Amino acid sequence: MERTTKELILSQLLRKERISGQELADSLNISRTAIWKQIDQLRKDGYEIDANKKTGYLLLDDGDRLFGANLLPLLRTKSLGRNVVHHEETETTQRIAHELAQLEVSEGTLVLCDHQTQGRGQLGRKWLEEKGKGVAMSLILRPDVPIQTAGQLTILAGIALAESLGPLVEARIKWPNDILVSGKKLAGILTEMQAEADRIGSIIIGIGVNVNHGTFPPEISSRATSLKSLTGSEYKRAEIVARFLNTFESMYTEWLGHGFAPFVERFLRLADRKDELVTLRTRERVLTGILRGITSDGTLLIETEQGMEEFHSAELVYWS
Ligand code: BT5
Repeated sequence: MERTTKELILSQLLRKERISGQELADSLNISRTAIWKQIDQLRKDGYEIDANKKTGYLLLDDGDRLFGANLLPLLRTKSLGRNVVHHEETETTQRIAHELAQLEVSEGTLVLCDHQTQGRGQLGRKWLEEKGKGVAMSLILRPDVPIQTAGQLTILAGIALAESLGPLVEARIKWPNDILVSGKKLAGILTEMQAEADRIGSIIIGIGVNVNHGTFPPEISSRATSLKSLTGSEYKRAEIVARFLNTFESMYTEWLGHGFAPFVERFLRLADRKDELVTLRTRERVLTGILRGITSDGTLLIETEQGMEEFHSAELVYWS
């Protein structure tokens, strides 16, 4: 892909060393005035750049962009997130991850974008984003496990996300894929699979986290929350991504070796509305019962008038 002059200047500035206008102009073969115009544009994009007539330009703040260069120093992982594909703006990171998965990129490849314009939820629903405020990421995994266990990764990712945000907020999991704080949605997870016959080709875990949002669109304002609204502080989005990956990697390895059973207790500690009366919607019916927990393969356990029932795919109804 051809990189624009602005991107080329940015990649030089991201080295975080001061560089003179003349050096930049020479390396890109354009005038110093053209460089100045692009610097002005970058500042409008949110980058804080110091300009000194004698010594040149220095990037002071990256505007909280989700470049691999900002994430890598925070990672303690072996493979997850080590290969980052960053987009300034894209419709959905899921689509890009699906395309990359077809190209056989390495396991752990992470797609990040600063602004996702048509984020996807489950069942054709939408995930709404505000430019530069949230995390939208898609992680490509290639586990060699039976196809029916793939759904467990949603719960595993939920535990990792809730635990990794634990020092900041008291996060709960609404089975199977929502992260809530004080009953409002902070993050959502969408797991999609590419399968060949009865083999998993790849699994793409898409995660959206509300980080620095102050307000939300009216259709979700009563049910959504952000880390900023909850704590009063702003967070670097790369830090939130790193927290998740650093927690998730060892869990994923354990899951590959020992399955889901070791995680049931961890889930129960985080489960929202445990032992409370809930409403559940399945494809066939809507029912009420007491949420008792999950089985050793991640299936939901609800105590109804008929006794203990197991639900593999269903949705807890919190909002009308
Ligand atoms: C989800 O679906 O919660 C999964 C969201 C996954 C989003 C990530 S972002 C990176 C990757 N790329 C994508 O395109 N998607 C993934 P679901 O359980 O169906 O919830 C969707 C519902 O949550 C919507 O119908 C709204 O009611 C609500 N919602 C939408 N945006 C929200 C937000 N920012 N915060 C809280 N709730 C939201």
